[in-house]
Amino acid sequence: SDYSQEPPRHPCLKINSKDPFNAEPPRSALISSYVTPVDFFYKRNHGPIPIVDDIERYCVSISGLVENPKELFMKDIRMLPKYDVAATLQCAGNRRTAMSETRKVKGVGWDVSAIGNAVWGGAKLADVLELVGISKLTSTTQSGGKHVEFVSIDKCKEENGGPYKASIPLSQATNPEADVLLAYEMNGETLNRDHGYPLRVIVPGVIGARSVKWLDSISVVTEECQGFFMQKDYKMFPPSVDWDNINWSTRRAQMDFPVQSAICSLEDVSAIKPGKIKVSGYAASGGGRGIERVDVSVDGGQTWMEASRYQRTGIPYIAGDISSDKWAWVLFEFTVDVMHNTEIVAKAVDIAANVQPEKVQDIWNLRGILNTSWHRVQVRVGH
Ligand code: MTE
Ligand code: MO
Repeated sequence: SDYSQEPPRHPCLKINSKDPFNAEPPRSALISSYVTPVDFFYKRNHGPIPIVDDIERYCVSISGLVENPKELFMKDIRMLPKYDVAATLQCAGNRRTAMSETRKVKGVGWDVSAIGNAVWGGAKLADVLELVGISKLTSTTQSGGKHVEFVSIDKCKEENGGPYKASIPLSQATNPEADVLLAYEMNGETLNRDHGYPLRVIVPGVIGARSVKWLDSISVVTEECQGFFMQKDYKMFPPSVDWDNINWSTRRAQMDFPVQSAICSLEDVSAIKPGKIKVSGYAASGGGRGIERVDVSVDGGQTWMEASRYQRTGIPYIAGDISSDKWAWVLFEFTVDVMHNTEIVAKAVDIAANVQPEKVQDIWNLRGILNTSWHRVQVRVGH
């Protein structure tokens, strides 16, 4: 593979793998703003970044089980109503490094920053699919189409040099409320090469793996996408399954991400002075489920206190409130006096009362995905 034409990247990023480029921002940079600046947004790739230099000729084909297959140029997509959706993208591998500590897992290592919150601008997939004759809120087409497959123009070794691909159910693709986008902007700027220029899919509330970058084609199909990343990766297995007894076909492709939170104002081990410290971080849940609560403990999880939560400004966040961004993370903050060495812990609860699991061992899985165990950091107090 040719990695000689990669785009420039911010030097603050921590590189977890160079070719393909996988990198995340430092914890403190991640929570310095509600909307993650593009430079600080994690980058997760499976091959070289494709180059699209003739934007006039770039088009997306829409075919498969549709009445009027079409090729859409950027101007056709820009003609549709534009939506700006604040949505958090999280890699299923976020916090994978910590899952390897008890028992080794396979995959690129990540700290807690394989997540970011951006305002994605683009057309709704539901509007795009209307152009090929599929009405809103369709779950099966007359010809039996039930899934929408997205194929990229990149090349990855897991697909034997073929493109990255994924699919979502047609019911989600045609539901305007699901806010699935074909995005050409990120935080008000033209999408950059790392994040999918000129056009990518954004599937809010779902693991990042389904938000296909550098979109080449869309097809309406009967079966879920049979690609590597849907069938042989990004599936959650129980701790009893290892590489010698795995049967991929027994599990569903992971879609929604579970409730998650992490402390970002402190490293795994931080030296501090006795006195007040700020414990802050992010919390998010999948499927549009808001965050009901974030609990913080300063005694290793024996007693808990509730952190304050906010999105855009200092206005307290209330899940489900019309002024809140339903697909976006919330930041939390809690100030506490710490006089002795201790362990600080965070766990979030979503509006369906789902809670993060206590121990990583209980959710250990061979691919190291969805580590949502209580996030723990150690503080060492120097006098
Ligand atoms: N799309 C393509 N074409 N190729 C990829 O490697 N990686 C996926 C997804 N879409 C990927 C892709 C994964 S696993 C994640 S987590 C997100 O893109 C990361 O998006 P980002 O790099 O914009 O943060
Ligand atoms: Mo990912």
